[in-house]
Amino acid sequence: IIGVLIVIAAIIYFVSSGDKKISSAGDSSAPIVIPTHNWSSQIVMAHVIGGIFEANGNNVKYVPADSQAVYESIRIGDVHLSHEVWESAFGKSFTTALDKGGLVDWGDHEARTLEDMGYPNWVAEKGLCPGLPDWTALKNPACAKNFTTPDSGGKGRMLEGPQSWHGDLIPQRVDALGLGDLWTVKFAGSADALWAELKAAEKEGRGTIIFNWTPNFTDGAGFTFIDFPPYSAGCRPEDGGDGKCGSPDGYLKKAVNADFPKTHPAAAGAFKKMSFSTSHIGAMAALVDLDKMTHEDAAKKWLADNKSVWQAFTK
Ligand code: TMO
Repeated sequence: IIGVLIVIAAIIYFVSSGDKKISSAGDSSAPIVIPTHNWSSQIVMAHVIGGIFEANGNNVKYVPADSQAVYESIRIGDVHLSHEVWESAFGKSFTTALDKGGLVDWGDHEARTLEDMGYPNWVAEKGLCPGLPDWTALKNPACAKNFTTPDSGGKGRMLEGPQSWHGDLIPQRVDALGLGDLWTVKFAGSADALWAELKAAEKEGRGTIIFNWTPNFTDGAGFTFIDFPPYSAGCRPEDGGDGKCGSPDGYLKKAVNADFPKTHPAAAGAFKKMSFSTSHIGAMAALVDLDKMTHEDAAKKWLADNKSVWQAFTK
């Protein structure tokens, strides 16, 4: 009987340890460090990816990080990965770290991106700026005057996102296009301030132009991006150009520290396969910005609702 019990115990031991080996495939038990930034989809996706790693036996740690400096942090190994590298906002910081070494391009999401100034459709429907979305409509003083606010000095106001996203890109563009006499650019302190501005403007019946992006929760809500002169490589002042261009039809990339595939091979392999679509990412943002869930609860719900999507990444 004792012999039989030993054999059973051994079988149980091997089956369960074999299970662990399969799920984490030799990954270090050191936590995978995932950065969080200041827009909803990024924070929800951080917890979605962390949840996938945890489901496969890894440990995870979330660290709030600056969305430009994070690429240097990944390069030197303080952070393991970035899961939302938006081309327009962060392409330059990403490429700089890539060129220095220590950071690896881990592929693109299915979703393409646009990050630019735009307006809710009711602005056009009310006739507040005839000619939009063509940017030349902004040259009309009768348009600009419908976008004034108490802090805009009589000019039309555009509300840019937090300055950490693009620095002076939009004020430079406004001046480069000869719009500086009619328009002024203010910076929102947070993404939430952008959504609050949409509500306030609609209530007050005044025009509003804000910075926004896609994929986002506004994708289904009637928001139009302004057609600026097309982007071309080198057109921005930071790249030596004259600044008379809109934002690119951009990638949404992933990046990892160069050692991550060695310390956490299973997680790195799964992360390489991870690819989210426009509707996946829009839904992650909507759970927070429309449904008012916490980022953590939104991630749990997204994982529960999309098992077949994410389980394919770990096979
Ligand atoms: C980086 N962002 C999505 C806010 O444009």
